[in-house]
Amino acid sequence: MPANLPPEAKAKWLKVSEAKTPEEKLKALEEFLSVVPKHKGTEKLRRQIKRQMALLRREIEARRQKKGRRFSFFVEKEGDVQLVLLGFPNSGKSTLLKSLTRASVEASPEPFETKKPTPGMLKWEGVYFQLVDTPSIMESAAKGAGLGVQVLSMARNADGLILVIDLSAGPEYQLRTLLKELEDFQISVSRGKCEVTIERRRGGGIVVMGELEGCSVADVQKLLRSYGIYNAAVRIRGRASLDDIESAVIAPRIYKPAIVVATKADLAPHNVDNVKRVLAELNLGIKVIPVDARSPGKEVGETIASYFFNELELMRIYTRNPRTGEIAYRPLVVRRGLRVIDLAEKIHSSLYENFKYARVWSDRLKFSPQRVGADFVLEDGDVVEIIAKA
Ligand SMILES: Nc1nc2c(ncn2[C@@H]2O[C@H](COP(=O)(O)OP(=O)(O)O)[C@@H](O)[C@H]2O)c(=O)[nH]1
Ligand SMILES: [Mg+2]
Repeated sequence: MPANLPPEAKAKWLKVSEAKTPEEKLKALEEFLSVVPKHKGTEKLRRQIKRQMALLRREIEARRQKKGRRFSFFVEKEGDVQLVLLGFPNSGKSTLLKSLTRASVEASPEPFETKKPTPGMLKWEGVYFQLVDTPSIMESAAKGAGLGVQVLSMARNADGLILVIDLSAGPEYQLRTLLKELEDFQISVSRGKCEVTIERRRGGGIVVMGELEGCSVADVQKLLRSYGIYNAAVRIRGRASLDDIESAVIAPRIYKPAIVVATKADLAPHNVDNVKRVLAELNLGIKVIPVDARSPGKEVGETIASYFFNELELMRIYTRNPRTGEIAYRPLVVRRGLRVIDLAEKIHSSLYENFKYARVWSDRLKFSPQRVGADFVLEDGDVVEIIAKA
């Protein structure tokens, strides 16, 4: 049921969406909540807001505690995809990072050895995956146990998650705990009934891509405008009701694709089935890879990379220089469904503004190269040359 908020509340919402720091956001949410009327239609909304406020309080608190420590918890994204390793102490995160990326990290039998996040790079078919080792987490991480909040915040900023589960030490408990902590931190590892993402844009009005349920595009536009959103691309996977759209504005569900790497398979191989049983019971279609983290073999890195490449719906586009005919050695890694004009915009705003046409080289085309217009949809492996107006 849509919340049907009074204009006063929606005006306050604008303040929330403009807030820059967690402190500002918390204050704005408090003010927003105080003007949301209490009735059946706003119950869900009020619950979502309160949950968001609780998370912000924890984040603010965690940051306060962290002050004075020497290390930073922010790992600059490098490469095309950032994957964060999450797991219990001694589960083999550092060992895995080292063997998959040859990064120099310390693996050690001491629990909680890794005190700051450490990155390493895994290269696969032209795509660079940045793997990040993190301090271990455990039960109550989302409530602030250990460095839980900092680590989960990193998970929220990552593109995907690698759940590292030690098969020799109660793997079912580890898995259930990691999943619960993620859920408590409002990170979901499963796709919901529908997924709505609202991407603010500079112009172009409100465009809806995907299927609506029980409402029209005009309803969505009206709803978003009432929240002060005038230009946006609304992407829907599955079917979304007006209520789902409103939830996406107010409390976006964060979905992160995840994989389970089950370590110490050399010690307790049969426990893999228990891990799979837990996932099946929770209805999670997450892939499980049993490994000896000390020597996982090349195919493990390949499996992880191709899994996320597909889950994140990525593709590789190679640009060709129209003057020299030179094809870029490194592809641009972008979301599937990208049009030629979107690519132009990504490369440079002047290329977007002066776009004339493009040429595409690909085996899938009858004639290659083929001259194409702005709306041509690109596919993995395409070589593209963009011609601008002189
Ligand atoms: N036998 C075996 N030992 C492992 C495996 N993975 C990690 N270890 C050992 O387990 C200990 C903890 O590993 P570490 O990578 O430091 O765990 P972290 O705390 O998750 O970073 C180290 O002594 C590793 O050598 C594995 O797959 N098999
Ligand atoms: Mg470690």
